[in-house]
Amino acid sequence: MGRYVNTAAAQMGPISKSETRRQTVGRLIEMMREAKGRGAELVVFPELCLTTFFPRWLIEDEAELDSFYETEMPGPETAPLFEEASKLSVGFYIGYAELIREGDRKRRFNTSILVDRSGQIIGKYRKVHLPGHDVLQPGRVHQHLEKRYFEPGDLGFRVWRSFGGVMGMCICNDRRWPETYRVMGLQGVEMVMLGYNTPYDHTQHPDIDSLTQFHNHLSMQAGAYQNATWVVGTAKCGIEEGSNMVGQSVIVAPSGEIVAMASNIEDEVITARCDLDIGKRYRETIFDFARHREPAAYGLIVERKGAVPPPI
Ligand code: CDT
Repeated sequence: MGRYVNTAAAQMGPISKSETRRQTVGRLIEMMREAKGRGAELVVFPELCLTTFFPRWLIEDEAELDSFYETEMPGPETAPLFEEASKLSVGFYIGYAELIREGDRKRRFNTSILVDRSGQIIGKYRKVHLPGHDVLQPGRVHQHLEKRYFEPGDLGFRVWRSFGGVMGMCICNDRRWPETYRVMGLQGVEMVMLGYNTPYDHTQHPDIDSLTQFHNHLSMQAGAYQNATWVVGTAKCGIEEGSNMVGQSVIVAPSGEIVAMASNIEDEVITARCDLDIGKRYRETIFDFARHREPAAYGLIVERKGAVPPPI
């Protein structure tokens, strides 16, 4: 008898600049209903999934920039999603741009929240690894101005005991960094949820960009296996305002195997019956951190950082 979480990844096709929040939230609700119909109790939506991926443009008008952010969650336009979640008894992860005011200062984060089956927010994460640049890069067809529009997250990589297990969150570029998973792995994470927006031309180096799909899955499969955790990665994808973005949303088991994958580049729900006890099997054997990790030895290496290694 396992510990099952029926989980859905609700991939989104493009969101145009002109699409209203109401329309977008309507798409999310539609997918939440489909996920529920297929037995899901938890739905993972993409990164920044209430608007188009606005960091692709240099936006100098502050009011225009602010229009892409949420100042409250739920707000009037997002409340129907929370109400539907509670009605259906389905929890969810969702990514959005967060704007807070501290005195006269505006602070901006690329944020995700975890909402339980009663529609209550139980966890918040702010993206730590912000890719791209903070000034316009001439010659790029699409900018990637996340460093301009967001501060690095200040909440760390926490985990939450919910859905019968230990749940963690990260966002998009975080999935490429081993630290992301390991910090949660050391806290016993059993499922890492993440959303992403990954343009095929993200590095501007054709040899790297041609491996975009491979690197997308490689990062999540390695993170899952090396930390004995489920990983649910949900894309916003397709050709959005001229930018071609990778799909292939996946649910990855602690074995590193992909157990469900999207096959379209539009709105699509995939599901898996995730047994959290599978992770336990790995944590008690090959990845028994307490028995096999050697933090003291890692410390020796860290101390030598920057120094010329001695000859062997
Ligand atoms: N949204 C996001 O983090 N995307 C990055 C690609 C852009 S790098 C300029 C990613 O790692 O998928």
